[in-house]
Amino acid sequence: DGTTYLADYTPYPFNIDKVSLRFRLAPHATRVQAHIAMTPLSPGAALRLDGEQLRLISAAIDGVALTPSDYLITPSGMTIHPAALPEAPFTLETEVEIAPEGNTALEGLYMSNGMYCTQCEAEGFRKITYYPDRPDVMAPFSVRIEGDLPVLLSNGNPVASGPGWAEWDDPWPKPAYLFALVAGDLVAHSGSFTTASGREVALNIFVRPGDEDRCAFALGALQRSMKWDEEAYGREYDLDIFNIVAVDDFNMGAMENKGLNIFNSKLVLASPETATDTDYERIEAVIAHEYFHNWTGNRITCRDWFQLCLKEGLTVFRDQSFIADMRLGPVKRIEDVIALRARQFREDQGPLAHPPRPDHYREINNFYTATVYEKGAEVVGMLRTLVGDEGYRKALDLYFERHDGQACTIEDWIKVFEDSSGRDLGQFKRWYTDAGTPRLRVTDDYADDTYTLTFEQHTPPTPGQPHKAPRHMPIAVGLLSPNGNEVVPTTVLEMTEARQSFTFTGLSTRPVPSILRNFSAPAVLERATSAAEQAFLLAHDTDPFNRWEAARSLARQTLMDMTKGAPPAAEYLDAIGRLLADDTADPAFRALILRLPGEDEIAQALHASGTTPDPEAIHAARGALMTTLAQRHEVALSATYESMAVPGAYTPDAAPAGCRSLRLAALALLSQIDGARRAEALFASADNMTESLSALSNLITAGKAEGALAQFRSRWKDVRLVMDKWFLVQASLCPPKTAAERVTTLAADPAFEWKNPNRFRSLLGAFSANHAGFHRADGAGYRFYADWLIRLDPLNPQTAARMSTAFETWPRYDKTRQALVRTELERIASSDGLSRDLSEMTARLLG
Ligand code: DPP
Ligand code: ZN
Repeated sequence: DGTTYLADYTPYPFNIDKVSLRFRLAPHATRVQAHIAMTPLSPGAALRLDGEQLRLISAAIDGVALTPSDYLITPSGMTIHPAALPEAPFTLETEVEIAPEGNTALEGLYMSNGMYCTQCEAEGFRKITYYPDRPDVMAPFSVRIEGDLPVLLSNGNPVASGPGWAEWDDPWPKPAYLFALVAGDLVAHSGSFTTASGREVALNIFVRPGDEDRCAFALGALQRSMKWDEEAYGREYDLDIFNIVAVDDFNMGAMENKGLNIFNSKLVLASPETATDTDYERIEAVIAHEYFHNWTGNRITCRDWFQLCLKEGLTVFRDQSFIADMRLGPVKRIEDVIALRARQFREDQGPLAHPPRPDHYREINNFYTATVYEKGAEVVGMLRTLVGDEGYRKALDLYFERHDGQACTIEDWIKVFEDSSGRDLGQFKRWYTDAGTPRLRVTDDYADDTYTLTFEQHTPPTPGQPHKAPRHMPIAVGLLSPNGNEVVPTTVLEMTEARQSFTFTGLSTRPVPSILRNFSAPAVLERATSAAEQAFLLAHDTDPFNRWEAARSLARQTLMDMTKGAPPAAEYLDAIGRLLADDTADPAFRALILRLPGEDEIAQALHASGTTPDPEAIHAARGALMTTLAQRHEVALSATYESMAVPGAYTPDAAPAGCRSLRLAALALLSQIDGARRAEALFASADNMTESLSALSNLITAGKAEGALAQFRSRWKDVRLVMDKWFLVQASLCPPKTAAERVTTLAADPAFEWKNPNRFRSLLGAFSANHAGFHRADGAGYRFYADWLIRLDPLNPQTAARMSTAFETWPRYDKTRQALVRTELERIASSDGLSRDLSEMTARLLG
């Protein structure tokens, strides 16, 4: 049925010694000539090459044309019969014709605003030429591009160029998924970097004319990343030039092609007027992520796509560590855990749950998931916790030394940690092979100066994995005395059994435990605690993550109770009051505490506790709690709002961004009770997008945004990335009761360029985040969403399939909603010509 299995892996029977490509660009008929020098490794093997949507013009071996009886062509590739192949090294020459202009899937070679660009990961190179399109086939590439465009780019170092042509050479053997080509009318924002060993690297950020004044931040982020990777991992850059190109039409965030990263323009372009603090932070993280791939991904790549988390989990872990060093470490950790729970825990609890290293797939593009990326990063973090910082550096040094130039597996990765630390990580490996989020039940006992913590772990069943063995889990714990002093500092307990106790002796009073400090393992902690104890931890814990976690649990529990008619918990309201008065806590940290859990998180928690979530009740409870907080703490919030105003010109640095974040968290609460008076004033006066967009958001929530929306639109109608925001805030924040009608109107707006993935996500993705709107009881939200997936799928299956994950939470809800979602999923599944991408997703979603 087209399923690929990990267990079926076999090495490719040819070595590719060298690839030379020549492109003659034309929108409807680009010609690609390939010279592939290869050595047979297994006599008698047929030569199987991947190839899709290619028109073969000619094929020859060692200069002798092949005849049609020498090969077989199918929609997925070309097979040359063994009889037509020499036994000694030979060169295969092919020429194909492709049509980048008609390529709406944005995979392979395509056009975006008159510019040619490529996206080859995972399996896009096969839409460019016949080739063994698999990551374990690595070769040096040289490329000649001919086309009447001022900028012609490919991987590696520039060799020569003239009017209408350019030649590039990449000396580092690479898999085809790292190939890239860009051709267009582009301008560069340039800089340079001197490596630790004194080599000068030219850096360029290529954008469309007019965008060059929004590149400075990305260039700085690149330079900081290059420096950090030398210091933290001892990794230097290895070419003379590093190019980044921004494109408007892109399915993902960005792509780490060797020496030629291609980025979604949303993750490059930034100015204070057009980008928010969150955008800036995200740009820095993604620039770093793609740059870090040069070593973790490119120099050492994956043997097959099942090993995707080998490069992605590690590289996310690296970009998270980088941002933690550039900004406030604990704040970054909290942000990462919020995102992990919102996306990965959610995925793990539904029909799409899969292990960080899956063992089968139909369409690999469907596995670029929060589990592979973010949980993959958590697993690397646990390894570091287990072997310590020094042990981690030792392991990574060994990884680079042992595997440079290779295509590796998770087994290779674990072996490096075992060999460098002398530890057995056999049980730990389950984190890679098992799906699901472990539940960690904790009970405690105190007697005779001895305190005992007992943990029980249990991982609920996931598709295809009904029973789970216990995992090796690092549980970081600290103990506080009742007067708030820390009596046992952070200690890492290693749990390996299903049930295990740990004792602490010499304690004269019963301590208060602080468990899973810094979120040392991606588990759900289940412990019966009182609101008073949470408030105590919020006030006294020395671990910033667990201080925040205490506030979060209090807020979550309060909201859950409120959906069942209870009043807000006094402990929570009081704790927030104390926090607002606490000037010693960092503003960014206080902002995180002030922001309530989102509606989807509340639904997730209700479901986990055995209650069917009611989206309207959740929306009402969250609004009511915001109003209560605002009424109760109006004076303090108002003072915070005033005192956190940042004087002077905008900079995206962590400190002013933290002040803005706290100020805007206060504004969101105050807007509940001040008739959005402050938001109106801020919208009129803001000189930066962070404040402007936040003000606009509050006006939408308050139902007073019509004028502001019109103004915003007329100011930004020509700036695509800002118009995305105009769609996004409306779709995500408009009143749920009429959201389906609102997004229907927005979808009919001429500015809704739905073939552009960013714009599509700004409306549809944002609407699915409007929890009560999307889950409206009459199913109008589901219907609207499914209509658009059906419409997008024939053009861009990758993005359509990715966005179908909005439906992954359906088993949480009541029977009526479940039936409505099923109807829509079945309607999608039975659409004519459904892509392999979306058909795999609907099949998995339906279970
Ligand atoms: N490999 C890319 C990234 O995650 C995604 N295509 O950086
Ligand atoms: Zn990546």
